[in-house]
This record gives sequence, C-alpha cells and structure tokens, in this order.
Amino acid sequence: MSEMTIFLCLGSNLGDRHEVLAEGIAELERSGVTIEARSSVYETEPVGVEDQPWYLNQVVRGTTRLTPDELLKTCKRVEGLFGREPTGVRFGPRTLDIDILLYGDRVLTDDRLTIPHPRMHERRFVLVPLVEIAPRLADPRNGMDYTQMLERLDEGKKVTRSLPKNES
Ligand code: PH2
Ligand code: MG
Ligand code: MG
Repeated sequence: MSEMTIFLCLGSNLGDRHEVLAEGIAELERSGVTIEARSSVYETEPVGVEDQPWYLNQVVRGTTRLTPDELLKTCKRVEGLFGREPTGVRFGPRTLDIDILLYGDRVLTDDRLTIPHPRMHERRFVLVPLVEIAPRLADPRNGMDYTQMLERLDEGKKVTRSLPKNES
C-alpha cells in the first residue's frame, strides 16, 4: 500500500473531552497513522439526538499505509480503548468517535464503510474544522471545495472554538 493522505474527524461528548481527543490522536500515531495537521478543537451543538451533552470535535490530516479497511479497524480499536461500547443509540453520546472523512480522493462504498463520509458535507461540526486546515480541498464526488459547501449551509447548529481550561 502506498502512502495515502487521509482526513479524520474526532468527537467526544463524555469524560474529559479535551484529554480524550489528545489521547485519541496520540494512539492513532502509535497505530500506523502519521498526523500532519490538526484543526483547533471546537465545541459543537449535538446533531441528530439533541438531548445529549455538547461535543468537542477536531479534524486531523494524516498519512498512512493502512488500507481503508485497516484504517476503519484501527479507528474502532482506538474508540474501544476509551471505553466506547456499542450502545445501540445511533448518533448518541460517546467518549470517543473517530470517523473517516477522506482517504486520498477515493470514492468507495461497501456494507461497512462509505468514503467520503456520507454526511460530512452537511455537518458544520465537520466542515468548520476541515476548512480551517484544508480551505481549498475539493470533494472527490463533485469537485466542489469544502469552503464553498460550508458557505452554502444555513447557520444551523453552533460551532465555536474551545481551548482547554489551562490554556484559556
Ligand atoms: N456525532 C454524532 C451525532 N451527532 N453532533 C456533534 N455536534 N458532533 C458529533 O461528532 C456528532 C454529533 C454521531 O457520530
Ligand atoms: Mg460520528
Ligand atoms: Mg463513528
């Protein structure tokens, strides 16, 4: 497998959320993903199930030789280290969620994995951090850049920068 550029979105709405994101990224780096850029951390209003704590979200760019399948398994394993159990609540609370947004410019769908992430272009909690680190990146499905897609979204759910307590 040659080296691929990937984008991941991390989310946490349980526990010490800043710590969880930082530790999650460190664990990815020990698992075959080289992190090359990370967005600011954003505090974001929950989407989907609204009656749950607000999230912290962060997008990272990395490189990896893992295949899409191996990368998915790695993300699940790292989520598991933070005590994430499948609660059966889709879009419900979680200590750590790691979603694959992009894998080079691959477009693929199978029963376990769809890349690009099928809902990324409609989620401000993904696009705001993504555009911060990759303003000119274009969606491999339609060639539109994510900055444009973000501009087309309604205000909708709140997304604001969040600093860890000791840095604010
Ligand atoms: N993740 C979900 C459901 N809703 N809302 C926000 N703001 N951030 C998330 O990461 C998120 C969500 C399912 O994975
Ligand atoms: Mg998710
Ligand atoms: Mg997920």
